[in-house]
Amino acid sequence: MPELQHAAAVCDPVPSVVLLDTTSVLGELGWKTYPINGWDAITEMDEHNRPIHTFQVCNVMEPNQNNWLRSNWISRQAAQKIYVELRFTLRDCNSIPWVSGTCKETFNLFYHETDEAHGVKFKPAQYTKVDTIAADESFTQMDLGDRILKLNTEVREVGPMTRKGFYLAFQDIGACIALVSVKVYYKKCPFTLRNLASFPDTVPRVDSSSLVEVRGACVDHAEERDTPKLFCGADGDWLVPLGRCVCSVGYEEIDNSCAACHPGFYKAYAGNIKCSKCPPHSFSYGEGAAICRCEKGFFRAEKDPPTMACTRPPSPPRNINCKRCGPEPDQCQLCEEELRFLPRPLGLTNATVTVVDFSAHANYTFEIESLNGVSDMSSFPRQIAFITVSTDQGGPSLVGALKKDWASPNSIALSWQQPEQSTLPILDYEIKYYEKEHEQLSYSSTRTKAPSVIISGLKAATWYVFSVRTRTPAGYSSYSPKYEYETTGDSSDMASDQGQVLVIVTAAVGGFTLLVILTLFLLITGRCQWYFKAKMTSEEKRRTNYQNGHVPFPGIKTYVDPDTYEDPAQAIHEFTKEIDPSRIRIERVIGAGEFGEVCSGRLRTPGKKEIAVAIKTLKGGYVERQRRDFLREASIMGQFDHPNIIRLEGVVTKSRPVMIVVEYMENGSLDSFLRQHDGHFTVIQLVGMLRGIASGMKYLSDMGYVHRDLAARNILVNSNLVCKVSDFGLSRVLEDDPEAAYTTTGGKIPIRWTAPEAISYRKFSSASDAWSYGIVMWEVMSYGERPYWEMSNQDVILSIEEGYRLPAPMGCPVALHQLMLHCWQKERSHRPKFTDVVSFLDKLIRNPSSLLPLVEDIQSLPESPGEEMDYPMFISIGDWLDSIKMSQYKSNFMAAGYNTLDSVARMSIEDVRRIGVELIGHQRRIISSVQTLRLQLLHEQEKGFHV
Ligand code: ACK
Repeated sequence: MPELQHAAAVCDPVPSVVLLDTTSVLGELGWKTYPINGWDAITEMDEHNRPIHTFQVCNVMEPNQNNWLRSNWISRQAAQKIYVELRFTLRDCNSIPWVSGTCKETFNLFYHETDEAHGVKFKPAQYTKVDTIAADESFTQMDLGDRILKLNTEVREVGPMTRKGFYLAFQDIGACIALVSVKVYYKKCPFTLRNLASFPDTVPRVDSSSLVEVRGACVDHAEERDTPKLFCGADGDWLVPLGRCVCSVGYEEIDNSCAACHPGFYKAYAGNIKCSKCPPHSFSYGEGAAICRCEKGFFRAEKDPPTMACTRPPSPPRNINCKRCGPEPDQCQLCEEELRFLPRPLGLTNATVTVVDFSAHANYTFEIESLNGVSDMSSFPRQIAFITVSTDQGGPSLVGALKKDWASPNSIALSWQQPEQSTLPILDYEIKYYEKEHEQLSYSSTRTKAPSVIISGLKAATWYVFSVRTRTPAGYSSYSPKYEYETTGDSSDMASDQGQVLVIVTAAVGGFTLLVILTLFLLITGRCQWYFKAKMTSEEKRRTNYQNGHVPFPGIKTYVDPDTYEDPAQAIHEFTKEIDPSRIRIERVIGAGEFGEVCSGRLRTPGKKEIAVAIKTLKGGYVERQRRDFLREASIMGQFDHPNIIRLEGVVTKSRPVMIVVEYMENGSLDSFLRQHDGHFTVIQLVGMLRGIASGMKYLSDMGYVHRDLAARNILVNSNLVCKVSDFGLSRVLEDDPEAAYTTTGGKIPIRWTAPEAISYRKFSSASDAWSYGIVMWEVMSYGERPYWEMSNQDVILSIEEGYRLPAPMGCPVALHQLMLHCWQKERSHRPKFTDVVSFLDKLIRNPSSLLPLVEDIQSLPESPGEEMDYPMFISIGDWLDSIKMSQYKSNFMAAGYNTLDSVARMSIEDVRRIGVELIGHQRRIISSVQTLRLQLLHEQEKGFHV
């Protein structure tokens, strides 16, 4: 027989069930041919004496051939779709002389489904054509001479099948064919073990886009965590493993099964952990131990976990308490509520604790005592260590008594005496107040520069509790004692002074914060319980240690720099949630980050809806420093909770790859998003985006976090156009930012986005973030244009120094360019605070007609050819009062409801008096500026660009 050469590669073996294979049929095949002289069945024996069934036909000389070969009935079994693999040789017509009209080089494959296995007469019309089969390679006379036959393999899919079985038929129309073998099979997903669950043989669906969901059964000695599932794909592949089983207590995973722990080992919890050696001084005799028992004379306290060694006392720290004490030793009370202990005051296992939110004027004594759960069982003496921390730098003092000047149904005017021995200038006062009846539920606060305030928006005939504290550059004082005053009833005299003073004698708690890292390595090692006492002396002192002199707003958490943790893992543990990787499904790669790929995927949380997430991965082969830098961002992000800050879902640190999982933002980064949608949005939509970013930045600055790399590329956009600030990590961020360039003072800085003082002497602050915010505004309004275009970094620095500022992008409303210019004030204290930016943008959104005047319209006005744009000077009441040195009355204006420049421009001298400006000189100064303001606004309205 000529040698067979394979013309087509046989497909990779797939898990399949064979329904027919002519090469393995030992007896006669019994296939039918029509007409009798068409196909020939030839059976030869191979060297192992096994039959080779071949069907041949070669009527190439005669026209109008129609020769059929029909298989026996083949049972479908469980198949929905079957595959027919044909192996055949086919003669090249060109190699046969005189056959040009009659010779063909193809044949046809048909099938017919029936339920009956026998007695079906062959009727070609009942058959459905599957395909015309051609050879990839045909052979010639010469090949025959060389005894080479080129064997073709073709596979065809047939289905969906619904009857019990089917016939195959082969139609020859005048070719020279030898059908060497026919194999019929269907694919299945084979029995498998995955995640400690077994999955049975499964037949895929016909429709290749839908998967069969299969639930797995836990292997012996395993229990379900999340329902284990696999999906059977059309090609017989198992896809998308979900959920899993874990080995039960006393069993560990070995090669996809759960094996009992050996004697001397134990496993106390169900989970994918290995059996552990019994802790010191404990033992297990049998197989599959859940816990090791203590040796004689050793103990484990009732609440000690089974992982703990059995000991004689004392043992490692478990609890830490804090007490604040008065002058007498017995006047102590728990101080947990006023100080924050990171990670916690109780259950410490490391010899490190971070304490924040100290009061000013205070000496704290920390008393650390070693105790443990078995201490009671021993007669050992207890061991105590002391650490004293002073918050002393000569800071703000308490103010004098809080006096009610007058009350109305919805306002109360208060005043107080300035502190006498204040060594530092007083920046402002903060007044905290709440309804007496709702004490502890919530409180409001307001600020004023003057030692007086009018608090409005109160309820009539209601008692309120007030206290005040001062703020100096060093921080806050403690609060004054509490004073209670009542608003008048609706009909009572506004100036009545019925308020009664009640001093509530409790120690005031300052928002002033001192960050102290107490490294308690001095303390006894071993299993100790830290007992922690803080004592505040009557002679209060204070010291501040704030990042960039920031003082947080009351009620808002302070940001804690993860670098202040001696052990970075502790910061991760404190601020992030560990996610079990089986809950994460990675779907595709969406980008490349500095540390590895960024992917999109889904996160499942038991009892919650599955959510879309972005997953930042740390690529393999990292060094410890890279891992720490990578996770640093998560420790920062995990401290934030705001709709305009990218939300951290959690981290994977206990398995590989290390991942950071954050909410998914469908539209990616803002700069590329805007470039892709140039000109697509309304001005209001753009302002909405800017408002979101400003709101996120206000939150960050209130927490005392300085971003340093605020730019459109670091803002992400979701499907609802909500913008969220991302990319945290302080100096690390700058290292990673391709925009960051080295400066002469060292360090990398994204020059185009950075305020001059930060470039020249690294003075980063919320005010330098405000500068960057102005650049982001410009990027947004120009749909992602590069700030300062192709100018070099050096030219950018020089031109800013000379007073040049980016001009308004095309189509930019005057009001927005004005705000940008405000953000780019050289003097950083003149730049708007994020809270001003948010309220300014809110006003624009509420009053969209204010966005109509565009810069280009103004510049082309005939009466001001080539003139520099004369922007209104102020964007807020605060700015206006600052400019006339009357800032101390800001809260009077706000409290009385004057919160737009328009409303101020309508004020009379009586109005100014009524809001509590008592000094005649001040009244005059304000009213004369009101008149100027009125003229200026009128003038601008006439010109058509008043905002
Ligand atoms: O501009 P992009 O599409 O948005 O490409 C980058 C890429 O990953 C590398 O950083 C995208 N990306 C980052 N974080 C997220 C997220 N939370 N949601 C969606 N895309 C993200 C970013």
